[in-house]
Amino acid sequence: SDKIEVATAAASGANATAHFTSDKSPYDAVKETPKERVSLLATEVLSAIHDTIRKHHVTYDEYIALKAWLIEVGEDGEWPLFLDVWVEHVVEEVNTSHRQGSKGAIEGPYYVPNAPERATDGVGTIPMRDDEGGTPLVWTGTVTAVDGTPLEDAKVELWHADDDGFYSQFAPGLPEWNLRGTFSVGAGGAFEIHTVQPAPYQIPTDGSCGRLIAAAGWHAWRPAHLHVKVSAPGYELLTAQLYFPGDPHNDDDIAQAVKPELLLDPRPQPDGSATVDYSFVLDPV
Ligand code: MBD
Ligand code: FE
Repeated sequence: SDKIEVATAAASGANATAHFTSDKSPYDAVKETPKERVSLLATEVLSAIHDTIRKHHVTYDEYIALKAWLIEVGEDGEWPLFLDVWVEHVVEEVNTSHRQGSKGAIEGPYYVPNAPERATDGVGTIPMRDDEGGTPLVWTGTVTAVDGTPLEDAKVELWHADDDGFYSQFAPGLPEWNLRGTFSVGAGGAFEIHTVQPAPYQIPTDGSCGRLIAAAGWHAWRPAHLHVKVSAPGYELLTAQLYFPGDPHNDDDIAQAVKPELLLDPRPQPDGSATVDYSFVLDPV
């Protein structure tokens, strides 16, 4: 479709950089890191690179290609995409391994805070266009604590791609908050969210990340997924992604962010929609 041609790396990758630098105050974290820690991590990362160069006898041509490519990643604005696809899953793993509650997954480059509240008594519909594509999905669940307490002041923030695999605020031509909403839960921590099933996501092929994928002969796909942040005062923020059974990329996600616990079990309905139950369990802070 036309939209596939206009969703260039310049539109999505560069927007991810703009969002990151405006939303996340990245330089605060840098200032707080002690010298000893920076030195330890930088020394070990550089040693790992040195070891790879020695082990595989990296040539000057390869070194120059690396330099040129790294410069392009910055020029394309694709550092958020690169890091979230190939690095974040391990950061997520080591920082959530202590949890007893629900499994999480990486945030990825396309979260936007403060999506509009859409729920009344826990029930609501995500903002969508009149002709929004994709199987309608009615998702019910609860938010509870690991000890079973219902968390009635919990919020579920949901964001996902559309039926063409595009995210609002990162691909052009979509309403600002399309397929992004905040759902405050109702009695018993229960929610019922109406949305549509997203399409699989392809890393933009026309930017530096796409050029790495092509040069290495990899594929560029993430399976279809819903992104959530589930929060409640006094509990650890849960960032997760939920996946659909049968997606060809559930087993080889380019971002390595699929876990068996994150697979949904949708039930097709006679009217062409699907219903799904999936609940969240939060760990206390
Ligand atoms: C996505 O939609 C995504 O979730 C991640 C992690 C990386 C790239 C695109
Ligand atoms: Fe995503």
